[in-house]
Amino acid sequence: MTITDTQAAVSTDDPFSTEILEDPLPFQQRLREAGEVVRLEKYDVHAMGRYETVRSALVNWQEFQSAAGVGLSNFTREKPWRPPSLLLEADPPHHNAPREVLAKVLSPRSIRALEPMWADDAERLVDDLLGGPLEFDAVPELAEAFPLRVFPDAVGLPGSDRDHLLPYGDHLFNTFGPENSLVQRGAQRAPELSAWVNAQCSRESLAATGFGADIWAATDRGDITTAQAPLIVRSLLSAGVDTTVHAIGAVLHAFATHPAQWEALRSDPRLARRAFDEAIRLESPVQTFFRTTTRDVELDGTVIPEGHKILMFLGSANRDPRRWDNPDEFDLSRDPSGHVGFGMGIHQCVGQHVARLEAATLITALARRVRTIELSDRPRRHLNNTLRAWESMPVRVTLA
Ligand code: OVM
Repeated sequence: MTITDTQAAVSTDDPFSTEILEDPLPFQQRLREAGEVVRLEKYDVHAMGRYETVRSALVNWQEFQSAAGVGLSNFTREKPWRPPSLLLEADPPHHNAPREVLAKVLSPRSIRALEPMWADDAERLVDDLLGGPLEFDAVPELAEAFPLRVFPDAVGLPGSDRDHLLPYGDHLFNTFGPENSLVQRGAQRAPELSAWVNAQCSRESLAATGFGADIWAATDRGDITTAQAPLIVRSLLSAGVDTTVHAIGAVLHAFATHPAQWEALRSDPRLARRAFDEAIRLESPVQTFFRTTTRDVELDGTVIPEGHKILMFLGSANRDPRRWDNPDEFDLSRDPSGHVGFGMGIHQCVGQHVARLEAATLITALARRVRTIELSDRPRRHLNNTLRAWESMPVRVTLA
């Protein structure tokens, strides 16, 4: 490796400040323009915002590891707040067995039987909602309501308390950032929520059928150990709710602000899946993840020393004009595949087929009954150190 003395550009911006979380786009443009890799002075980490750079880092697990944590905290120096995920916070070889088991449980083939059930659930949710006032908040009524209705059942969660899932996930995604006021506020309920989530992961507490039971069945075959199973179930409960809620929020917002695209979807409902991926490209519900260098890595003349944190801006890569034409447009005529909103490489979202099915069944049910959807008031952001989310999205619809 040729080590040159070129220095990375330096940024004094705080990407986790309220101001940038409210609207990260101007910062992300500065980041892409500043170079392939930029040093964030405030956190003493490197950052990347261009599509090709982010993509290359995502697929390079050998030099950019996850096992030291995918947040700002470096697990080799700081104790993680919960036992590390066997998927998100692991690399080969430890990553392999849990990933293979979960990939099979959540594969397109395994989840096919859910489609007619979820289509019915979506239709009922939409019918009930449209039986009421035609002005409502799309966040609680649709984006939250649908995943919370179908996903915990698919996992096999017993009973009530499902409303614990959202604040748990919200806190978890905050903890990937610095210990700012978002983390401090979430920390108050974290022990209670964490204990509840962990209690759902045992074999006894899960239904006899579902993703949870399927994960436990892999212990009977010896594919994973009985110590691994509950942590893999925990990954489902950690990564499976907030992400899909905010992704559905993103696609609803995109349609509410792009009436011609809603028209296009209504005349060809097969576009539902593409719309979901295009909304994920545009909004990137998971905005960022960190990696940690396993050795000195040279990038564009900058040496990132071993053991350093690199912040990858998925949201910025997904709007990089070097990769996308009119990146800020929600456009169903483009091919959004290749976006890094689900990551890329060995850690790419293992639940993406489930997420797509949830979104597609809901969008399809809406397209059947809703002629127009528009914002009836200003939507409000929900701030999170990692997630791009809506707190509230007042909409007005007319019926087909
Ligand atoms: C996990 C996990 C948690 C949060 C996110 C995620 C986006 C995975 O516990 O495995 O992937």
